[in-house]
Parts: sequence; structure tokens; C-alpha cells
Amino acid sequence: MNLKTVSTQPFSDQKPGTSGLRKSVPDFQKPHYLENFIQSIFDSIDSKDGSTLVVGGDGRYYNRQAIQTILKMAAANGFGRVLVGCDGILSTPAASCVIRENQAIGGIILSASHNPGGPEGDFGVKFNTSNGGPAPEKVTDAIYARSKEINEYKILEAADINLDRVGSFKLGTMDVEVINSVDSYAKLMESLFDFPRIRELFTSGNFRMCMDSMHAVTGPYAHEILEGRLGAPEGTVMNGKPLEDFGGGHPDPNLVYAHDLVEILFGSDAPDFGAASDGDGDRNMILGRNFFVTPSDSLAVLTANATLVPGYKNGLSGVARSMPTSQAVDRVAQRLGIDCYETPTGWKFFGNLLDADKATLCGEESFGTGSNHVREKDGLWAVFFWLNVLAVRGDSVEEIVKEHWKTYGRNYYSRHDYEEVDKERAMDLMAHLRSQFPTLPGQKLGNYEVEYADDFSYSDPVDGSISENQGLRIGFTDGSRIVFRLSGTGTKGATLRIYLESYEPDSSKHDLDPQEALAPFIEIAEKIAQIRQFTERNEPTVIT
Ligand code: VG1
Ligand code: CO
Repeated sequence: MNLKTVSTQPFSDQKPGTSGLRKSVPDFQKPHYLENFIQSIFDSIDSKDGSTLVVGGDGRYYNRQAIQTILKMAAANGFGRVLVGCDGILSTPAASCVIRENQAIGGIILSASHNPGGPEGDFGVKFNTSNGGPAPEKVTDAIYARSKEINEYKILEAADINLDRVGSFKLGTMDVEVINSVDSYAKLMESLFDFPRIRELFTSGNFRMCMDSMHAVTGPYAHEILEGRLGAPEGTVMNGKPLEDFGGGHPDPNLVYAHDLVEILFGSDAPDFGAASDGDGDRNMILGRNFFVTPSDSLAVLTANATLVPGYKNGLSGVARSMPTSQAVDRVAQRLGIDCYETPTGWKFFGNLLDADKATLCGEESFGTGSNHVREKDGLWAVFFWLNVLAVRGDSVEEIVKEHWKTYGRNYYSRHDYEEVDKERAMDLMAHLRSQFPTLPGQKLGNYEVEYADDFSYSDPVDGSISENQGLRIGFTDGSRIVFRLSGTGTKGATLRIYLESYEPDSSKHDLDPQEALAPFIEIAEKIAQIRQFTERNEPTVIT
């Protein structure tokens, strides 16, 4: 066993985006590319000597190789112990749970989330801090700064560790524990939700569910918890074996990419409840029989029904949503008399609010919901939350959501994505739009008057840090909004996201197709941003 210090040259493109560093697999396979970034992470951690680190990933191509490298680098960098998921598997929320439970100094999660995998697909590295949450911007900025000047990294020359079974090993003086990937997480879920009641629902014979794990990381978790501990019949979980290329699919739980599940829930003899999760298990899509729940509505419904669930029976301290997420939850918070925070896109912005107990539930329009039980969004958690609410209320998903709209009004919502657009042109579109901001307020566009137009900036109420340029917002006097943002997770060209929202209090108008209800705003968006001209596209790549 031999400790090596390897000379290297910095790469200029290791700036973490919305959720870690994401690049194609061939990029990560360039000599020293992964090592440089890992060493930059390690260099940003104070007092790592003897500390515990958690490592795991979503099982995509290159996961196992990367883990072996990280283990050897951790040993060479003085960590005392690494906990690594069996088979290299840890979902993002499970990693967060394991970090917290073991007072680890942090964790490295290998995932490019919903981006496709395989030898030509994407790979990613996320660093979470000791609270179990994604590193905040000041940490990712420090990692990036380090990556631009790094000239060496440390690694132990040693044989690979066997990740196929639970067990304990030594790498130099460092302990490596290969842990069961599911256990801690399953226990945490059991402590939050009424498992006996959900079990009754499954064994009653009157309730059927279909869970699509999309050949990604939640398969083992869903098999063990849903079919194992909750007694759902075998076959409830589909696509439950993690594959290195996710079966060639896009592990993104939305109406477009989770089409297998959508066909089942919208087909004849559909089950009562359907759900899907993404590559690394932090996203969820919720479906009822012939019914789609928008993620923004899901957050609002969970907030309104939280006290029905044991883990939240004493109420919520507050809620938080990302800026582009619809304002449906704001109305629930108002009625409950709790605070509602609006943060930039990305789970890292919820960490301080959760740590300071200012928010209990958080959500993003991008199929992400979670709570203070960990510091990540959590796909299966949302599924169990819905199951618990369904078991207690005895209503269907559709009934629950429609009743919710009746009480609070409906926030029609949609996101239009233009993927792989030319980067320059996308930036030009944003600049063109921004240049109109001084004159937009007070203008009438169609039947709507612009109330404000700004570039969203967030001041963290806990540590006072400021994050600027977080999306262009155009708000109208009736509460409707159009938001424009460029994605921070794509790896090819630019992805333009346009978020559309309008509010309808009148329950006789709650049955429109969102595209129809939002048509005037889709038109306004085109008019002010000249989307077709700038993107050279006639329509969005994905509509959710
Ligand atoms: C997207 C979503 C954002 C989410 C992020 C990471 O970011 O919009 O809400 O937090 O992905 O999710 P962007 O910058 O592409 O819009 V995941 O499931 O990739 O960890
Ligand atoms: Co994800």
C-alpha cells in the first residue's frame, strides 16, 4: 500500500451548477478530471482528519469506478471512516439520512439525477455537508476556486474494495464500511408515517398502486418498503432494478419521460394511485386514476393535510418553495398562519431554513418535495406522504385535489422547456427580455397589466447571503406570472425554462386544460421574449 501524490493541471470547467458538477461520462473519464474535482472538495473541508464521509450513487455507468477512486483518495486525505452503500447504491435522500445519522462530515453523491446515463450519457458529483444537505454556494464557490488552481492530488495505491456485500474493510488506516443501502432510510420513513394504516390500505383489496422506479435508484427502496414492509402486492413496483443506462430512458418522472406509468394510470382498469421517481430518487411524480397532480399542487395539498400524518401531526413551522414554483402553497400557508419562503431554484437554498426550523416542508415545481426529515428533496417520502393521506381520508387523489382547488382556488401552472438551444442565442434572449424591464411595469399586455418585472435576487434570512440573477420574473396585477430561467443542470448547449402561472378562484372554471387556461400568457411570453426567433424552435421540447 502506497500513498501517492499525483501532479495535475487544473480544468477550467469544474463550476458546480444547480446540483453539483454534471458532465458527460467521457468528460469525467479524462485523465485526472474526477480526481481533481474530488481533491478540490476535500481541500474545502476543514478538520477532515479522522472524520466520517458517506459515499454512494444512483448506480449509473461509471458509479462503481468513481467510488473506488474516491475511497482511495479519502484514505490518502486522512478521513477516518467511509460509509458506502452496498453495490455503490445510495439514493440522494438516503445519503442525506446516513450523513445525519452518523454525524458524518459530509457525503459525496454520484449522480446526474434525471439526465440519461450510459457510456455516452451523463455523470455527476454532488457534495453534501454535515447537515446532510447540498453544499451551499459559499462552499461550491470555494470548491470551484480550488479546482482552478489545483496542481496535485493524493491517492492510495491499493486493491479495489468489494462493494457487492455488506462488510468492513481497511484502506491504509481508514475504515470502509459497506452498508445496507435501504435500512436507515426505511426506518426513518417508518418513524414518520403510519405504516400499519397504509398496510391496511394495501391489504384491503380495494386499493391498487403502481410505482415506476424507472430503472433507477429507488428500485431497491421501493421493493423493500412498499412490497416488503407495507404489504403491497409484488409487481406494485415496476422497472425496479437499477440499470447503468436506466434501460436507455430518461429517468425523469414527468408525463413525457414516465410514459409507461402514464399509459397505465390513464388506461382502462387503471390503479388508484401511481408514482414515479428520478435517477437519484429525490424527485416524484404523483398520479391518480386518470389524473395528474402538478408538483406545485402536490406541495400545497401535503401542506394542507400535514397534520393527518404522524410525523407532522403537531403542525408545520413554515413552508418554502422555489421562486418558479406556483403560489398554491402560499395560500395554504396564509390560512394556516405560517410563514412561506420563496427561494432560488435548487435544494441548497432550503438548507438554512430547515436547519433554523423556519420551514418544515419545502418544494419545487420540478417534481421535488421534501421536509426537515433530511436535507434533500425526497421522492419516496412524497409517495408515502400521499399514501398516508389517502389511507386516512379514504378519498381518491382526484377528489382530494379538486376539493383543495375549491377551498383555495386553482393555480394553473405549466413549464415549457427548450432543450439544447444555442447558448449565445439563449443568453441573447434573456438580455433582450431584461432590456425591456424598465418600461414593462404599467404596460398592458393582452388583457393583463404588468405589475413588476425583475431579476430575482434572494437574501437568505438566516445567514444574510445574497444570490443574484436567479431568474427573470414578470408579474401581473391579478397575480399571474411568467418566469424565464436558464437551467443549471444541462450538459449540452442551454436549456431555457419558461414557467407560466395564473390563478382561478372560480371553481366552475377549474376543469380547463392548463395549456388552454394559460394560452394568453404563452402568447405574451412569445411576444416579449421572441422565443421562436431566438431559439430557432417552433415549440418547446418538453411541456410539464
Ligand atoms: C433542475 C430543477 C431544479 C432542481 C435541479 C436538481 O435545475 O429545475 O428545481 O433542484 O434540477 O434536481 P435546473 O437548473 O436545470 O432548472 V435533481 O433531481 O437534478 O438533483
Ligand atoms: Co434528482
